[in-house]
Amino acid sequence: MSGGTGISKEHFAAVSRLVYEGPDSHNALSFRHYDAEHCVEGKPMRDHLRFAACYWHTMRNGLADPFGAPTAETPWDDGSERVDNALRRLEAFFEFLSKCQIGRWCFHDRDLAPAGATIKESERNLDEVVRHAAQLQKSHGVELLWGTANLFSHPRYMHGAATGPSIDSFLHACAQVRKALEVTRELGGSGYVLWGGREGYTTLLNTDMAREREQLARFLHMVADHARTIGFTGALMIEPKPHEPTTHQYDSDAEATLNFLREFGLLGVYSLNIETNHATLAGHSMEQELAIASAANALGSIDANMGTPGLGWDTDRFPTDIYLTTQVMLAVLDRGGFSNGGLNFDAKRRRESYQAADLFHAHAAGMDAFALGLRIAARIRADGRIDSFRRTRYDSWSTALGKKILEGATTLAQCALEAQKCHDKPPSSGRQEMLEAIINDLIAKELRAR
Ligand code: XUL
Ligand code: CO
Repeated sequence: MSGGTGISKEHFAAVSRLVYEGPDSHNALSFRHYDAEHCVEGKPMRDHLRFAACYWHTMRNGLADPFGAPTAETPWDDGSERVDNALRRLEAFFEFLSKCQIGRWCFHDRDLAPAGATIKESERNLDEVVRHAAQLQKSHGVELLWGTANLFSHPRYMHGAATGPSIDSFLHACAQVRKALEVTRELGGSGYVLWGGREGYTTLLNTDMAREREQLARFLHMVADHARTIGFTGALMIEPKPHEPTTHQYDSDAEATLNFLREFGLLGVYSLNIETNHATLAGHSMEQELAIASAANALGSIDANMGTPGLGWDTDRFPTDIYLTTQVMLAVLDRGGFSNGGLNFDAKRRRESYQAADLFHAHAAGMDAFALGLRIAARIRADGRIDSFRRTRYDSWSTALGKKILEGATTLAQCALEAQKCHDKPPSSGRQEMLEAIINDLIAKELRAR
């Protein structure tokens, strides 16, 4: 392995590259459904799914929980906050990506490189690690899906970053995002994400919400302006989440975020990075969040994970639920696929899955579940029953009157007159159970065909 550490070491020597072995394979470190080259709807699976691994969970999450110490085995990491350790960690990560057939990655600035005593020193550290990342991207044929800045871990952000009551946190956030955006551009990132982990409130007793929302909007405008200035052409995205660690985040779900963007003239400038566990924490299904984002032409990318029903926090489990991955891929195919986005496994192993091999098991499980979801979604689309039912349900709107109403060419009084001509036809049935059975039928057919 080439690179800045001068060390050429295999960090996952016990694992060889995972390959597609087909549905009958009992080799847990292989793919049963993800066949990168296999074409679905005329496009290789790899290009449909655009898998990415995230640096924060994969390399920086020791698997501690609020009651217990870290358990993850990370022999490549000496635990220090030194740049040489950061470089070695990066080499282990790229080896992992290659062996797992994952072509993209995502990072926060502070996951990658240690913070220094000053902003300049932090930037120097980041530059050194990013130089190495650029080489590794090239030698491993890996691309950056998106970068971001960690505006939530440092104590200076305890009251918020852009939304903090002190201008200092706002200014620090500007410094961090300016740099993170620039290195994302240097690494050819196809997107940049803002997750406002502390951009919300803990108690309204000490919070001026109107002011904080305006601060956030100003910040987002400046970020977008800077992206334009430096020639960053990727997607700028906001990642909604309702709460945790705050009581309430200002970008609490897709609808609230779209409303915020619209209110402050940012619609069309930012799109959304939708995460499953954030959707469910908000009390919504992932399907709904994706539908809302798609309807506003604002579906940018997806953080692929899932929650634990009954546990009211962000458990970030690997997405292994085939019904969920089918719904996600149906939404992605229906909107014509990803452009700048992809499926980023913002997911962590359970604390008990602590061995290095579990990184591979976990990602392979998620990749196979999504590959199966893609195959099923394509089958649902080819079958056409669901789509045709949904379309014909609105048939009465295809009439001349329906068109006139939608074009804004009618008044309420005219519509009231038209109502007298309706002969109270019985409404059509929603047939929800029939539709759900069709989905099950098609899942069963796909599983039989595998
Ligand atoms: C937090 C979360 C973040 C963002 C990036 O819940 O999802 O990791 O994806 O800051
Ligand atoms: Co996320």
